[in-house]
Amino acid sequence: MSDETALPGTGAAQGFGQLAERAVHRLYERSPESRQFISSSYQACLEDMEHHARALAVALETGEQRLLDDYATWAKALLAHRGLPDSCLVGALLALQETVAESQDPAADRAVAMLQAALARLAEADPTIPPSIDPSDDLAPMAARYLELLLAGDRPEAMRLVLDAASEGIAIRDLYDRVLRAVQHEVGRLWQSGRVSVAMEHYITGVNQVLMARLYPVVADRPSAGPKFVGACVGGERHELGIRMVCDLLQLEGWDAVCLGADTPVDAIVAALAEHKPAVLGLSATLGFNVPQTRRFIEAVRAAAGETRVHVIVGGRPFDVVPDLWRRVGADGYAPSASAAAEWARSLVGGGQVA
Ligand code: B12
Repeated sequence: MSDETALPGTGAAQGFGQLAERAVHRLYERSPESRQFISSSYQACLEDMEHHARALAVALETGEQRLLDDYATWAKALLAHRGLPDSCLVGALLALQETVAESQDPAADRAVAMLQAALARLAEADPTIPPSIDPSDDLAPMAARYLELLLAGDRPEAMRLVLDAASEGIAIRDLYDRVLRAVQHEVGRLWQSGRVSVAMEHYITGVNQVLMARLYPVVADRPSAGPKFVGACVGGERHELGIRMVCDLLQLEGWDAVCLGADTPVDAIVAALAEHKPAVLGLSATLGFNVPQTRRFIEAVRAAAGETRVHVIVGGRPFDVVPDLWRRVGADGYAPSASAAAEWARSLVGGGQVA
């Protein structure tokens, strides 16, 4: 087991994989009947427990209770919509807590306290997931129609709707943030509530990517004599639409934006910085699991840059959940959306901070 998977402060030998395995055994010993609720197979149960242990490790490493609370609340909603009782998640987290408490790890007390706090929070958490298309938004009817067409499998009509809106003058910024993004988030909600399949989620994401590519000529048409921006998802992060939108909107603002896309190894980012010498690097992480990775990437980038200053901005779901998290990973800024990122970048240039 690599150091990356070890619970921080737990000593080299104990990784979360081993911890999870012991927690699953404890759970099974205590209540063999729980197997039927937890999952149909030992392997799936172990995988779930590994996720719980990993979420704990992230909370410990970042010192951020809210990341663990968010994970537990998300898991509660996921299970609730699959008809599984709360006791299933609570039982698993208690087994993990007991396993951690028995370990000789110096961080054990802190980990137990974090799990206790998450369990308390979980008891109150509402598993309802609010809709992602805001009905008060002027573009909500269009987003809802677009989604409806996609769910019906009518890709040509769905694409026509958005492309017509673009040619009628609705700004790409608004189509991105208020239609495509809203629809992506809504699809995530429908998947989490068991109402659409993984296949449908993939299909809709694919159509959105094709649409972005169809809109790209408008983006690429803009002269890009401005400062350079390099955007990437950190290693292991496959959610790439967010950083692509950020890069596109910056390009529209006159920046010269280079998008490296999903799951970019740190060495590739360092090499891209040497090649492009950007004023700003944007790093995206959607999964809470990738927050420690983001911090490591920023450290590596800063170490490689030496005296040369590169501004680092971050974004993605965990940074929305914990609004001051960007400081903890060593970034210079954060933005909750592509248009907010463009605004942040504009203020950087306007403030004369970028040559
Ligand atoms: C599509 C999708 C996928 C696709 C991604 C395909 C692709 N090519 O990108 C695939 C199938 C790969 C995928 C896989 C997984 N997914 Co997924 N996925 C989604 C979904 C439905 C949409 C994501 C998306 O496209 N959003 C649209 C973009 C435009 O919005 P955005 O990411 O919020 O980005 C905006 C801002 O955050 C900000 N921003 C983002 N990055 C940056 C960077 C900078 C520098 C700045 C300034 C701003 C910024 O600006 C962006 C534009 O406005 C979400 C639902 C959701 N609520 O996000 C789930 C979701 C993120 N996925 C989830 C999960 C669990 C997974 C998996 C673990 C599932 C599994 N069991 O395999 C894997 C993990 C894969 C991995 N290692 O990354 C969960 C995460 C839950 C959690 N608590 O973290 C979600 C929330 C679904 C859910 N409701 O449960 N997924």
